[in-house]
Amino acid sequence: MMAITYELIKTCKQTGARLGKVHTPHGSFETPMFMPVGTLATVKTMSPEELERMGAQIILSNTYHLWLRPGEDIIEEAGGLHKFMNWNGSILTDSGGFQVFSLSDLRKIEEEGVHFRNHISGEKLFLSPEKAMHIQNALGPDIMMAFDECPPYPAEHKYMKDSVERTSRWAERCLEAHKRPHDQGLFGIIQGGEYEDLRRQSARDLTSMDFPGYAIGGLSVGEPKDVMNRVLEFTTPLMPDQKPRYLMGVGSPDSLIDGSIRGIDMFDCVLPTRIARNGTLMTSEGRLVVRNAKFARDFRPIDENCDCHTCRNYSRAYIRHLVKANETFGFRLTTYHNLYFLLNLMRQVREAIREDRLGDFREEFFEMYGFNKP
Ligand code: PRF
Ligand code: ZN
Repeated sequence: MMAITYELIKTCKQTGARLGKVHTPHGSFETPMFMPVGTLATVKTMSPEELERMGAQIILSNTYHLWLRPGEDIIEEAGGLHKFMNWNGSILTDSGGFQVFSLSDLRKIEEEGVHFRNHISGEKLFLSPEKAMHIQNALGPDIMMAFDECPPYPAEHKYMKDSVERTSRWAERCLEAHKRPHDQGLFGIIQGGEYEDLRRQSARDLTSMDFPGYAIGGLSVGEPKDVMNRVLEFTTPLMPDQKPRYLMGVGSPDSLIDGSIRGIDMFDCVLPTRIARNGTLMTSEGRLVVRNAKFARDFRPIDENCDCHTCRNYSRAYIRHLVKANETFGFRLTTYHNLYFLLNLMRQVREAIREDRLGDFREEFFEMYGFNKP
């Protein structure tokens, strides 16, 4: 039995984007799909009931953070992450590879793994492919990620080549150490930065190992949008058609559309939840900064084209007041709207693929959102 299977429903005749379904031990989700981020076993400010109501089908959590607190042993003892946090949909956990590189200092990369310091206590820690698999097997997500290195942008070709080769060796060790392939799918991560030859090498190495899904890592690390799009254009054709493709850490509305057009099925990003907590909202007409004085007496909803719980019941003026007063309820309302907005955007993307008009949808959306403005 394979824990994760992918069903390709159709490709958009206008763009080549894929409409599909991923089947997991905790139900199926439709693709292309956006995964809300729940780093510490909670999507900040949202209850699982709210996530379900807004249409979330899969959420992401983090090996690194849950390992540091409360510890994977406690979550295992609770019966796994789903039971621990009361979320019955699918869960994907990132491996900790990226978090070690983005959150900790004083790290030292060796063949065996990475030495670094706890970003909270300063304590010395070590993470390796075997350890990342052990922790994720204890947490029990439906999808777990291989332990990789995500080099900074820009990185020199020589550094990137060594890194890609090490990430391939680590991927082999991950497959070897994974104890629950029957009910947890392990995804491989293709690295290689902006270099076509290295993306090819990484894709060849990883696809020769039999992972049930593949991710593209090392993007959205500071490179221009056109570099990301070009890398996707030469990388997705190297990935198997019959398996899901996940673009890690990408979640701006334009990138979700442009990634889907280049054959990506899954996305995640802290962007919608993070900006919600400082009062920035994604709307059909672009970003709205609700703290702005001009909304003090604006009793319209955040987005007049949105039918989410926040927009059906609360005004810009009220939400502005709550956010400025640091009231928790304000952050709950803005988070709910932003996540609903992206989940609804992906619903529209899937509908457009079904009807072979994702290219037209992109034009209309970019025009409305303001991406076409100089
Ligand atoms: N590797 C892992 N997680 C990630 C990334 C990566 O390259 C990225 C890159 N944007 C986000 N999250 N393991
Ligand atoms: Zn809304």
